[in-house]
Amino acid sequence: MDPATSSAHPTPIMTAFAASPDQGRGQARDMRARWAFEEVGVPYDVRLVSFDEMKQPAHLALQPFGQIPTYEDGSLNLFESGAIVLHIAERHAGLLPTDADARARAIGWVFAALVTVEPPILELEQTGYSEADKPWHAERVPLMEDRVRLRLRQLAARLGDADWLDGDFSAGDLMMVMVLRRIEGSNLLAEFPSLLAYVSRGEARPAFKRAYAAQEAVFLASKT
Ligand code: GTB
Repeated sequence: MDPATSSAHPTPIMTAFAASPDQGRGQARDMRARWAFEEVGVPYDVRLVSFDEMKQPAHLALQPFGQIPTYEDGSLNLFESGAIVLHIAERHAGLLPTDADARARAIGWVFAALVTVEPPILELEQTGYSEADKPWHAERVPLMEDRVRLRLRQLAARLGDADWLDGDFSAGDLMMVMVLRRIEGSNLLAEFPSLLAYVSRGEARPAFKRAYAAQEAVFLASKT
């Protein structure tokens, strides 16, 4: 029996927002885990949590920072979307190459997405929320946009005219597409047509569409 299904609960459980502030647009990080589950064809359950519940001891025992997503499977509890996606990818075929070197490179792209490309994107986003009233805000924004632009330029140069970052679609592409989606619709991403097309290729994958529909359904249900 697959160890992933041998626990008392037959399928892994992840947590997601009961009422997602992203309005069902697949921006909250449960989307990363959902997409990974769909790519490898593993069924999963979702436990919806409110903002209040996320700060309670039961959830903090799973996620010390009071955030979603979390992952529970038998005796294993995991947090951090990157760790969850990598765990799913390690456990099931479909998101990591079997060749050891190619596998290591794909894992490297997961880290590149999370550690090199995402931080300036988040910083730029954050300034709009929390620093817009500061006198230096207008000066800071173009500096931060340039930091994002640098990473996008470098990423586009590496991608070239390939479909995916290193051979077949991998967990690295999943994570990179999810990170770039944070600036989807922005002028910044529009400056890089090859990255726009890369994101569109990711979003066109049937597994992405299933994951998107599942998280959108939660949002739509919360409105009824
Ligand atoms: N590093 C962690 C991971 O990757 O798992 C970060 C997890 C995280 O930021 N979770 C957010 C959360 O739980 C939800 S995804 N926030 C609640 C809190 O910290 O109290 C971030 C997110 C939220 C909303 C939108 N949106 O509205 O578009 C997009 C992304």
